[in-house]
Amino acid sequence: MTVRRKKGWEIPEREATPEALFLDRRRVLKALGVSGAILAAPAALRFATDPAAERRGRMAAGKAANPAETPELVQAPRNPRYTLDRPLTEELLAISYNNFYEFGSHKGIFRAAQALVTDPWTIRIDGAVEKPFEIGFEDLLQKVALEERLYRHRCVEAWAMAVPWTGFPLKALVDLARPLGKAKYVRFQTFQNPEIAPGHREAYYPWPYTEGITVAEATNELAFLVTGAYGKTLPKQMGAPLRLALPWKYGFKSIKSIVRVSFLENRPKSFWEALQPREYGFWANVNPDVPHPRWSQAREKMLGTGKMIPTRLFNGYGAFVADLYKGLEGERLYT
Ligand SMILES: Nc1nc2c(c(=O)[nH]1)N[C@H]1C(S)=C(S)[C@@H](COP(=O)(O)O)O[C@H]1N2
Ligand SMILES: [Mo]
Repeated sequence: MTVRRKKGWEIPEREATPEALFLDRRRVLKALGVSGAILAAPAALRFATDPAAERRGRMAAGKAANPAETPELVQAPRNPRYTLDRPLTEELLAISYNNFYEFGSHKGIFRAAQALVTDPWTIRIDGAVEKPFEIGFEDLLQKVALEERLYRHRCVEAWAMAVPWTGFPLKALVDLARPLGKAKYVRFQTFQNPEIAPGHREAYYPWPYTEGITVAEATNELAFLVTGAYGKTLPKQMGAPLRLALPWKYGFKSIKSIVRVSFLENRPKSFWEALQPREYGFWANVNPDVPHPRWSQAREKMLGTGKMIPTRLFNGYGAFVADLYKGLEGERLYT
């Protein structure tokens, strides 16, 4: 993992992650891993959004990390351009309340996801590019500059969090790929291996997990390829070693554990669109005024706070992305 020096303009690390808490969590995780004991959940988990989630979070925390897997620290300068309107989500909660259907259709996939082998990891770039190629994850890291960004995340299930991601702009990968002029869409694909991922043994799902965005969206400054969280290497359950963060879209667009990036002339159909076309579509921009067929999107639960807060159009990122959708007002941006 590349370690980069702090730049002068960097906001001190502790403003994102209070140092004391940070050290404490590491100690807690380590202790849990060593003893395997079920420890009292930290405060954040006690205030989880609903009792079932709390129970799951507590269980996940109780079963927590294998200390051998404790991710190394990644120091990347914080980009001060991306600010939050809410506190960061407690790390222990963010890493133990996850969606990663490859490892199960519940929030406690933390444990199962440890089976994922992330080293070595190769990413294939293909489709409408000058020359298709494969690149190893470590080689890719040598070609980009890592930074930290504080981003909001809004799941279509109406829970939300705020996370310090480490990574690099997706545009850097698009530039490396050298797409042809006819490429209008980018499709991302997650690993597929039924031997390690129990979800892959369920034929009901249209594996592999794929997602798609336009090239214009992919080159928007907000589109971010994530390699770490909370100043550490990305935990497997969060989509190691490489996942997307598209903070203005519902969370399912932020595809995890990417192995293939394809440039296409036609709009691809994603995993969720293939599974439930009446509920999930291509754009999936966060929009409080367009309810999911089965629930309202007007408000969201901030993980760990128990608070319901109003949902914001484009998850509050309209200043960065609204221009992308000029002329598309006729389409339901949700779908
Ligand atoms: N490959 C893959 N990527 C995925 C998912 C998934 O099930 N498989 N779930 C998505 C959903 S619905 C959300 S909300 C986010 C959750 O990310 P987190 O677990 O890191 O919070 O990952 C997204 N990316
Ligand atoms: Mo989600």
